[in-house]
Amino acid sequence: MTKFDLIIKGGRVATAADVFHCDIGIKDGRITALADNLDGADEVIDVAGATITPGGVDAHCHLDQPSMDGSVCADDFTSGTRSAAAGGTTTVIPFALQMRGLSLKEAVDDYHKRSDGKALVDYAFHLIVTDATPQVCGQELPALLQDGYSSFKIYMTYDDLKLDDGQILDVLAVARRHQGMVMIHAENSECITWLTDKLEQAGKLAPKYHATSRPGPVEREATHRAITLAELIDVPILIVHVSSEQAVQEIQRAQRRGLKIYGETCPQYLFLTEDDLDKPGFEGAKCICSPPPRDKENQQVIWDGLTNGTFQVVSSDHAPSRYNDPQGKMLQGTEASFRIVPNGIPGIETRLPLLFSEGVGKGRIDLQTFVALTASNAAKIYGLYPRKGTIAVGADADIVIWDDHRKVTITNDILHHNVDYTPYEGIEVTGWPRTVLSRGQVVVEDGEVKGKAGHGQFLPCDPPEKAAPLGRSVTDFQPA
Ligand code: DUC
Ligand code: ZN
Ligand code: ZN
Repeated sequence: MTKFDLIIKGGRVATAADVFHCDIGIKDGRITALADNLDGADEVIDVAGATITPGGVDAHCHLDQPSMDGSVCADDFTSGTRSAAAGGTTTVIPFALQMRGLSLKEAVDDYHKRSDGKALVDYAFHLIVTDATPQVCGQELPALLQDGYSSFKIYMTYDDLKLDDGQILDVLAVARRHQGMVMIHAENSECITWLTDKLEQAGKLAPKYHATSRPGPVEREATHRAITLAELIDVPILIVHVSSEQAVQEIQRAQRRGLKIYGETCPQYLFLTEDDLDKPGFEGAKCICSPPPRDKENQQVIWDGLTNGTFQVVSSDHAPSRYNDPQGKMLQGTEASFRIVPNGIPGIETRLPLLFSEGVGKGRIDLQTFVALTASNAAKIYGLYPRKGTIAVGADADIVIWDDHRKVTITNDILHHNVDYTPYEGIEVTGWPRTVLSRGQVVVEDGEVKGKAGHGQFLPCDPPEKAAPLGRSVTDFQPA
């Protein structure tokens, strides 16, 4: 029997802490050695100095999620994880959504049916709590937390999803008692409804008015309130998909005060602006997501947040609706109000290449920060570390070997999702995942997907508390 199943030779290996040169020995799906001059393997991949990073952990994506408006989530677990793998992501955490009036347990059982045997890479579930009844908060959530569902998202907007402040406090109290991580979608629902009504009354229905209906202060108020509620309960929270300077300021203020507030942002807030909602005809609908992309100044604040400690996580918020489709963006035709266009954009495959090229390649972030933001921190926050999110002896051999200098123009036809567009059409990036391993299996080889549906396994998550502590926070940058 050989010592290793596979050796990856001669890589420049990056973790959230260091960049070093070594070989990687893999046995039975795990990393078993990191050293120079390893030998004794059935197979060797010589990478000749290529950059190697841990497989990405996409901690916020929507796959085969039921909707209440008649639209259809374009990606199921097979197409979504195929696209994830092609873009270097080897762990995804989508959402088991509780429909109001139904139990959370039913949502989880249904989501297992939707994912069993279908994924190409490993996956865990977040829960979405929309009905915070005494039964849910008293029995179901604690039991599910115990069983490896350690994080749940709650909404402060969307009529069929949102919780009021009292319900949010109820959920936060469960998280504190049973060590859960609460992810909060922070936008003020009443303000959005009021602004949307006024815009519609004035005949302003086009996609660009989506951004007008959800300006920065709407996000600031809800972010401030979410932090206040978390402070009352004294429990960490994570604010998802942060888009604006106003929300960043609230998060930084809380972090400086020593509160455990984590922040997540997404490529759409780094690469798109509200001008993308103002494309000719109905095209702007392709970029309707919430919160909306903002202006260049806000974009810069979000970039700065990647290095000043505001953000721990960059996720895709892949929420795929097809464009030219009556079950997608054109649900009610092209003259419909922005209010009824399904929210969300695709991005599970482009997340890593965009950030690698425009972040690391352009010197905005270093490679360690790239790894922390795209893999390690999410694995830590959601209780998957160190099995996922790092390159270390004992970790799963989830690995990306980069084609560092390959220039790729992003077009929808090179992507593997089931969506008929990408909002990043035409952007040229340098660097693309060449080979991707999931638990030691080659799932992408020379850019071609080789993985098979059913390889991906469900991952129960530890409580966040058991995971290793995070790296720096904005408080590290305060004068002593
Ligand atoms: N916003 C969300 O909150 N979820 C999915 C898509 C979106 O744009
Ligand atoms: Zn959201
Ligand atoms: Zn989302």
